[in-house]
Amino acid sequence: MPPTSTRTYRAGTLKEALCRVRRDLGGSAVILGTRELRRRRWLGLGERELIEVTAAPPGLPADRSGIAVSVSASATTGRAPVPARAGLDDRLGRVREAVEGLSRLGSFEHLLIDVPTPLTPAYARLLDREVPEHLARRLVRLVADTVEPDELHRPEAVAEAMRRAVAAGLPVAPPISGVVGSRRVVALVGPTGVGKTTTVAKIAANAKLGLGLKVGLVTVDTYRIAAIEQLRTYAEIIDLPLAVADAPDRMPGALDDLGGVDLALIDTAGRSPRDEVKIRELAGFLAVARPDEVHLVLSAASGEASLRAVVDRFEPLGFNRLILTKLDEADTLGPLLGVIARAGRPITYLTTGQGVPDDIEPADRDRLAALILGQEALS
Ligand SMILES: Nc1nc2c(ncn2[C@@H]2O[C@H](COP(=O)(O)OP(=O)(O)OP(=O)(O)O)[C@@H](O)[C@H]2O)c(=O)[nH]1
Ligand SMILES: [Mg+2]
Repeated sequence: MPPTSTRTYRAGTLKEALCRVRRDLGGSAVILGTRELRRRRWLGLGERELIEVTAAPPGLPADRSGIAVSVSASATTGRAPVPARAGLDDRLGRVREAVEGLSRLGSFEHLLIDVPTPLTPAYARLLDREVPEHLARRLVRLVADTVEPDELHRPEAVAEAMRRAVAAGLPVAPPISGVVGSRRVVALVGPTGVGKTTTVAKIAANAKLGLGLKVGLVTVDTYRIAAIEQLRTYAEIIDLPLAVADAPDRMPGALDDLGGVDLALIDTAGRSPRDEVKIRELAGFLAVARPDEVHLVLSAASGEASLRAVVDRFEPLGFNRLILTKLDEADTLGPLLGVIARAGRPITYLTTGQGVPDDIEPADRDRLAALILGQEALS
């Protein structure tokens, strides 16, 4: 017999909990609330995070929703589902006050439900785009705080607020520039094959042709003849000086060999995030070059776990900017939100294809937010 009342499901992840809901109550089950719980581990060793989902079978009358469900909904939003009975209303009011009181003391904050019911579809869309769960919860909370209650049911208002919430959390910095007559040194670092050399060529062409700067290229990729040839080809097409530094102590000479440039772009060999020795070796080159900016190049087409590892392992290179490449190849950009938050450094460029010099744009937080949310397409 199908269940006839609301039920709660606890699991390590939201996905797991929702799977159980679907299995028990079917695909049209109504999600009444979700909340995060922390449980002491066995023998008190640390804490474990649990997600609790409260769900009802489709078509369950509103007045049968249990008090626990309604407490959850009211606790975060102050907007409980309209109860059908006055008695229930009173009880809800009392519980709401109690929970709010506790949360003011800070001790029950983690028990509060995170996803107000009208925002459940928006929350599901974030998860669908693979935005990490904890960020998705934070975003819907922000949206709930900024959108008027009667607007929460208007998808356009929610979409607009969501874009603003995402954009507000995206750090961006202006594109690479230079001042005529003083040399600015900028290095690009990152894993193999993410588009460093192609991006150097795009930036160089735009700086020379668009900004009228004198630009020079330095490569420290001496492992592969093909790598030097690749950069040399771009240098010839764009008509730029190119110098090779095959050891850290050659770096100052290589920079000087470029002549009086306004902008020196250093292209580096791709490093595996697992290869600590090579990363340290590259740090040696950069220590001598003393670049004004070090951009970590991340491919949006990589998975979240590997991008996080890249951010952590490239830390010794002291990068202070991010470039996101291959946006055109990524299935979804949601995982980038977690990576950008972890890196905590501003984004300068987005690259959107193989074409040099056109497939690059300065990072714009509204545009990137819209792309991440699927509200805008690359054109
Ligand atoms: N689809 C797409 N391809 C890109 C983009 N940027 C670069 N590529 C391609 O990615 C491949 C590798 O680009 P490279 O610039 O050689 O990458 P790299 O980081 O310099 O590689 P290593 O020097 O070997 O570490 C090339 O085929 C580029 O055309 C982009 O934004 N989108
Ligand atoms: Mg390269």
